[in-house]
Amino acid sequence: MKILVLGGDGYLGWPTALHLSGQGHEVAVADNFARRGYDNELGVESLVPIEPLQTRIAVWKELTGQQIGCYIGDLTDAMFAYRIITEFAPDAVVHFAEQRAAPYSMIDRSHAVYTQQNNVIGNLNLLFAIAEINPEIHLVKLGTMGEYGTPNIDIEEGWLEIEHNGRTDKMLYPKRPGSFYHLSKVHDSHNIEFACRIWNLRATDLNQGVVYGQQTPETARDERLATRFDYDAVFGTVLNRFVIQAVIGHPLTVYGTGGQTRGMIDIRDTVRCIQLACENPADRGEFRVFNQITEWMSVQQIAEAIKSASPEDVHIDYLPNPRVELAEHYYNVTHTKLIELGLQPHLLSDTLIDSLFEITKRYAHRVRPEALLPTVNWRTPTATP
Ligand code: NAD
Ligand code: USQ
Repeated sequence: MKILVLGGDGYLGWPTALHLSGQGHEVAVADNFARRGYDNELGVESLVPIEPLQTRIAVWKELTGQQIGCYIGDLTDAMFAYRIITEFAPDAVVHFAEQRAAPYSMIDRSHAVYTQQNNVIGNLNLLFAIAEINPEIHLVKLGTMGEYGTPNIDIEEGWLEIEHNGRTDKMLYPKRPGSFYHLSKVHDSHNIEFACRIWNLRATDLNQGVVYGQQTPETARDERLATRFDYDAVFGTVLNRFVIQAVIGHPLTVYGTGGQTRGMIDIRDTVRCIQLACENPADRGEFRVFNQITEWMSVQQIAEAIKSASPEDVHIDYLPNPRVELAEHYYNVTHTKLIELGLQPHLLSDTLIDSLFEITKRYAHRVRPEALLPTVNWRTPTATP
């Protein structure tokens, strides 16, 4: 298949492009390097050094003979969106290209507006480009488990059968997200469902949980193929941050009591899920939703798992929670559709945490410790950190 990976320079987009290419698909990536720009703005860098996109592509060609196409541009520029769909003529488009940090979207007005403009308009441009140029294209869109929030009922895969006053219907599952970033994903999901309904497009919305890990079999082939690994309080995600904190002897930063529970997934399963979604497309007119997680854990359980895996003594700090989220809540998620397609999950208990510690140790000298503590507060917007 011809697969276009939008956001192909990012943490997940790059390993996905390699995985799809390694599986024999013809792949092109597109990116505007916004993510590298946020690093410059925040004064941090990926813990693991990353090569320029063009170098990574050349290394992959050198090792495998496979050429990955490359488009540099911004999805919010409609002409760019139309050009890449026309020129590459993909069968499937995997859309990772959004601002993805909840704290970044909560810094202040301009970061909230930027996040929603970038994400919602980029996605809309893409929907129009697909509808006008080739509505057969399957859109595989990265959503997030955070779209649902933490309701006091079971979370289904995108849709809910409802009975009300004696009548029944199948509705989009109600959403109650916890940041302007997560809200942008809800807006995207609604726009995609609408486009499937009115234009007969085909789409899979992957409501993914928090990703952990840094290597896939493809990125591990050469250090110049490494993907990014973020540790700062804005872009670093919980499990990756805890590993890095454990390695440099910093207390693990549990927000609040650590009773909040989140769906999790290993980066090796992320790339496989994308492959499965692309190779088993949605039908025309179908808005399909998969919950892309393999297990769920409370933040306290994650901290305990990292503490017990660490060869060094690890201290856990309970910080006042800078976010507004439920401290303790019900959490039960249906996530069977990707398993039915063939996903064989890597669980945290049998995962290679040791190798994550190993990679982290190699680059620990690159950590800026002051970037580890949260500065963005949900209740009071602050100036740019
Ligand atoms: P990332 O920031 O590392 O990668 C996103 C890439 O998209 C970056 O390279 C960025 O430069 C590019 N991009 C952003 N806006 C763009 C635009 N307007 N035009 C072109 N390129 C643009 O993020 P990631 O961690 O790889 O996440 C990828 C996707 O997966 C995101 O949509 C995110 O919401 C979703 N997701 C991530 C996680 C996670 O834990 N990392 C979990 C669930 C869902
Ligand atoms: N947390 C801590 N300590 C930390 C960092 C986080 O206790 O040092 C807590 C947060 O309060 C939150 C949970 O850990 O309850 C998860 O936070 P996170 O920063 O790891 O993840 P989140 O902000 O939800 O965002 C990440 C990705 C985002 C993706 C989302 C999936 O950045 O792109 O959409 O995970 S989900 O959480 O399922 O919505």
